Amino acid sequence: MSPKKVLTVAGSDCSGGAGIQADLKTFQERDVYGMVAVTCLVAMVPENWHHIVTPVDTDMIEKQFKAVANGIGVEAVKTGMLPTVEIIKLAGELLAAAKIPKVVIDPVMVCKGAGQPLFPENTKAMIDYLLPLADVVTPNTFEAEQLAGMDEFKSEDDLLTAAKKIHALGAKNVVIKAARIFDNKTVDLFYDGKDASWLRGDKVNTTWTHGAGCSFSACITAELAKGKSAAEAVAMAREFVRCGLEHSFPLNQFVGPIYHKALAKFNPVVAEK
Ligand code: PXL
Repeated sequence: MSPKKVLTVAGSDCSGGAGIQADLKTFQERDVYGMVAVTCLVAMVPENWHHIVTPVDTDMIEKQFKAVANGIGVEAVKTGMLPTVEIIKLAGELLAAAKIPKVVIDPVMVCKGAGQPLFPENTKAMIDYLLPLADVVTPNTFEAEQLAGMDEFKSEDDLLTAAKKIHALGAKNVVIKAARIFDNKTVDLFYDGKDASWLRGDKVNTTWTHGAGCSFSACITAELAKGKSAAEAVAMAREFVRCGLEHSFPLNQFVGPIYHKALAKFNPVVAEK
């Protein structure tokens, strides 16, 4: 039996921990066949790890996307870093035309360690072109604040208000990765338009978290492609990333990725599900 096929429309991270590299490693671990449409190339300055982002020509993004989506066909697609309004619009138009069964939108607005929001002007374009297509959208708290047009979250009530607003913008399922606002706990919110579930766990005590968000949305994409429900896909993605964080490791003084093989290696029973 051949594996399910999936596509990531995202940026390349030369350090190998985030972006398409994280997505492909996650796809491999979750036993789906991964393909890419690269939207930008990211390099870092060796001395201070500032990020340098070069967008890929829109014509070439379109050609990659059509080769995979039209020329091959996929069960699910995710988007990651989309560096310009023009590229977000293009991704939205390509996704709408391709009618891929499952669409996961990871509204990447910051890289951990990069400090500043990457492309603040892009929020409106994500709302206009991407959220209406999303089966699942996976903002962190900062991204959820921007998408919902809200001030910094202070409480779980704020998170629920934001999830409802983002759902009203067209995303069928909303997961807010809320780890940032609670010290020792991770509390993610899953909202499907009817019910809200608070997904609680202990926070993994590590600074090496690079690629956690990309891998989370990639795992959801893989599970949806294999026929899991959005809630089941999110539960697996939480476990995949939690285990990856428990075994994360430094690459240098600035950056350390999650270990993508961790779940299969250290918890094979869960990995098999
Ligand atoms: O983690 C966000 C992210 C997404 N995509 C690419 C990145 C980063 C952060 O470094 O480089 C390509």
